[in-house]
Amino acid sequence: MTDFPERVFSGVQPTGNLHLGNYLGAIKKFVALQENHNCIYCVVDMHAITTWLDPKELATNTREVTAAFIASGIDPEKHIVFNQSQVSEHAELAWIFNCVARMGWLSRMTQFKDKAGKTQEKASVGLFSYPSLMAADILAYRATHVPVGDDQKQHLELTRDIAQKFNNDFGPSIKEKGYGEAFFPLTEPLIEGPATRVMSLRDGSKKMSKSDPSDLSRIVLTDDPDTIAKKFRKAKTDPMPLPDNLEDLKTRPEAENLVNIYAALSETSKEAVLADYAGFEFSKFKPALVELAVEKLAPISSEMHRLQADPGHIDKILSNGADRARVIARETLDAVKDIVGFIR
Ligand code: AQP
Repeated sequence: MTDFPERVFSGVQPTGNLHLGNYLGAIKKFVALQENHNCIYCVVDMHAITTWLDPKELATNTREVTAAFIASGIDPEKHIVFNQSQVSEHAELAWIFNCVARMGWLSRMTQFKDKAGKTQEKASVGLFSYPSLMAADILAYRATHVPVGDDQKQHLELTRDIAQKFNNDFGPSIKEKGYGEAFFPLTEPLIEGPATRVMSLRDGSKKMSKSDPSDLSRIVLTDDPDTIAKKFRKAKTDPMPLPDNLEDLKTRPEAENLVNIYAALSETSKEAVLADYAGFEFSKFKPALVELAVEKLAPISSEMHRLQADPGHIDKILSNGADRARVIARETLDAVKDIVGFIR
């Protein structure tokens, strides 16, 4: 198998309401990976229009996600931060992947089924082919590792299927052009830690999500301390005190969710949280969680506000990142065109 240099890629959609799940499941991990990897972090604005989004909101949200990246500790100089639509190679590669991926593969994507619901006929074609574009986002950089939340696991498996089929279908051409056995790596998802699936604060069986109609279901990164306190205070729980073991916690989804959030924010394990809080009533545990969440989130929120007050500066970061991303993506696309047989 061909060896690929390690490279991290991931993206966040600018669809508003950036929440604690996006932060703990993705952005916080992006920050940690910068230590030892070359990282590319993308605001995936082309994914955001697969369902209707007001153009003004899209621009504001794109700057907000960029501000969240930087306020959380992503360094746009050492690594690359940009918005997807500025690098048209993503769309070009997605077309080729649309011709590699099979209808049956995409039809099995649970996210499409959830989002399109009972009105699939009315869903955009983009919503259906979204995973091909996601594969292109990743493979335009031949990224080897992708940190994501648990909900993206299936899309990552599809990315591997597309890479594998491309490598097989074009195998002889890949070899002939001097790229060895495989042109695309089989990307590894990085889905680890206690917060790979942060659940709604109103319903422990549903994931925390930007599109949940209830504001109380999620902590938004720009929430002020009073709002954070109110949302955790109103978070659904059960009447029992916290247990002293993981087995008992497993049967109590809302309690497990709050323990997971506490563990992820304090960078410890659920076991360690239970060791400290076993036997505590929620009336005691929730204030401790609020204090921790405010301590961790308030600096991010105030830095986001500061950055968003200067949209010109954010736009410069994005266009500078796009220039650097485009160089890598263009090189991939030129090779892909040669492999596929397009004359250029
Ligand atoms: N609840 C979550 N727990 C852990 N990780 C999560 N992610 C999303 N929700 C959770 C991760 O955040 C990253 C960015 O997500 P996205 O913006 O690309 O889109 P999404 O998964 O569609 O986000 P939402 O909030 O769930 O939006 P809607 O309501 O539109 O469905 C990804 O790595 C994702 O796994």
